[in-house]
Formats: sequence, structure tokens, C-alpha cells
Amino acid sequence: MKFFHIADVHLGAEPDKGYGWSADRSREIWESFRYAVQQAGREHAGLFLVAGDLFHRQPLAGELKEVNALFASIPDTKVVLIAGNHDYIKGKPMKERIQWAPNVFWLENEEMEVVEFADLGVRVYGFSYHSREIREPRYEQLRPKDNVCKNILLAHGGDEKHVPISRDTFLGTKFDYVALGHIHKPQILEKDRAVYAGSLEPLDKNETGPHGYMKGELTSQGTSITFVPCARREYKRIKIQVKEQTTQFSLEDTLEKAIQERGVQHLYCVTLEGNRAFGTEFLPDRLYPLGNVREIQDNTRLAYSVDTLKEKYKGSILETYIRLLEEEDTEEWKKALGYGVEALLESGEEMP
Ligand SMILES: [Mn+2]
Repeated sequence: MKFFHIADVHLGAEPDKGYGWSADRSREIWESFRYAVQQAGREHAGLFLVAGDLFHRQPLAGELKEVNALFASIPDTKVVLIAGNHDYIKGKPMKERIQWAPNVFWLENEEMEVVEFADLGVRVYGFSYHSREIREPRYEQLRPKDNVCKNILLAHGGDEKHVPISRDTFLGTKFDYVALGHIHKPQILEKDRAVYAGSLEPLDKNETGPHGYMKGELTSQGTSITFVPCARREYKRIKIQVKEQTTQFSLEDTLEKAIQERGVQHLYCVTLEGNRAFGTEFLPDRLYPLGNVREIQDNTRLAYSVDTLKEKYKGSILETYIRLLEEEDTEEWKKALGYGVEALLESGEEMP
């Protein structure tokens, strides 16, 4: 039996709000979700598992309708969902909010419940969040009723405030598969057994690398899982090493080329490192428009020679400062010397 496992879609999220591509990202999250559903249909998956946080916040009636219509378009695939900490069950139960398609199964109780699909020979276990936090480690020591059929656990959490999970929680688990959500980076806790699908699309700048869904197969030999990347874009980091001869224009050329090589559709966090020439200040405002630049971190230091500075600023605070800190030859003092010199030069306090 083939199954799909997705998590943390966060429909309704607006990543990088205030940036030019934010509205596109909101739409792309929906598109990726539609793609994953359609793909499950095309590949005749028996199950489509949603491990929580399908919605970024309490879903609107229109959003539920949209999601339900997509699920209804794959009637031969059973869709099983739990609610996570973002879309926790509040007020009216899911089952009463709209008329769900017959292939949609919400495990929306606060306590563990089970849905059994005799035709697939599978049971799916899970419970939903009814609040933003669950601090009890509720997945410890969980085991299926019996192993006369395959058993899958849908789970959401893993940090201190969201059902803590340790290294041992799913070690040697009796479940045939634990479909996890909440951690946005795809991650394997137990090979082919306990896996975080990761967010379908990356949602913020820390979610670097590929994103997508897990595709699995349950056979009499066991479970096998493959990660299928499908996100429209990735967050990527670019490190640029500047030198004394680097100018604003040459830096712009370097960044533009780096973005072209990696793909202009992606989203970039840029770090500048190395030593810039005395008198050179890089202008971030001219770097942002060179691509989808999310962040620029300028960690460059001023290139200078202590002797030249002492000579040039003879009789100034700067010279006194250098002489004072030069006496010690430890790493800390050298660092302090560097920071101090830069601060004095930038403040203009170096003048005699
Ligand atoms: Mn979550």
C-alpha cells in the first residue's frame, strides 16, 4: 500500500511579509498543496496523511471548502488528518463545520483515536491539539493494539511545549510508521519508521534546503520511505568573501552572478565576510534589488595595518588606544583592538 505523508503546510501563512515575493509565496503554498494532493491521486496512493498544521491559524470556512474540494478530487485515496498547535481545534468540531467528502477522516479528539481501513489493512492512530501547547510527553510508550494489520501513528510536536519527543520515544516502535509534523526541516528519527516530513514549502529564512513530502510503501517486508522535494523555492545562504580591492560595484557583480548560478527564483540570505579597504562601506540598499534577497549580514572588518594607523593618527585617542592594547598578545586583546579601532575610526574620535 502506497501512502503520502505531508505536514506543516501552513495554508494562509504569508512568509516574509513586507517583501516583494510574499504574496506569491502565499499562493505557492496553496499550489504545492494542490500538487501533492493531485500527485497522490495520480499515483493511486491508498492513504494521504496530514500530520498537523495544515492551516497557519484557525481556518476560514472558505479555506475548509477549498481543501475539501481537493480531497474530494481523489476519492480513492483516504485522507487522514490531525490538527496541530497552529490550527488547533477551537469551538465547533471540524466534522460539523462543513460536509466533508467521504474519503476524509479527521482524528480531532483530544484523546487518542483510531480509524481502521479494512480494505487497506491499515489502522491510523492520532489525536489533535485543542490548545496552543501540550507539555506532556504523550507519545512515550505508545503502542498499537495488535499487529494483525498495519499500524500508523499520526503525530505532531517534538519540542518542550509541544508534546516533547526524545531520542528514545520512537526507538524500536511497534508502529509500522510514525508520520510526524511540527519540525519544519525534513528529518528521520528512525529509518523508515519515524519521520518528519518537514514543511511542504519553506516558511521562513531559517528553513533552508529542499522541502516537500514523504512517500511511503507498506509491504509485508516492512516500510520504505522516500523524500520527494516539490517546493517551488528554497531559502539559500550565500557567503561572499570581500577583499581590500572589493568595491561596491564589484560586490554587486559577485552577488548577482551567485544568484544567477543558484537560481533567481530562490530566496537569499547573504553574509559578507573578510576585510574591506579603509574608506569602503558597502551599501545594502543596492544589494537587495539584485534578487530575492531576504537578509544581508555585513560581518566585514576594516583592513588596516596597526603601524600605518599609529603613524597617521599620531597623538590621537586612536594612537593611545592602539599602544595600550598592543602590549598584550592574546586573541582576546587582538579582538578588542580590532573592534576598538573600527569604532574609533567610524565615530571620528580618532582625530587629534
Ligand atoms: Mn506545529
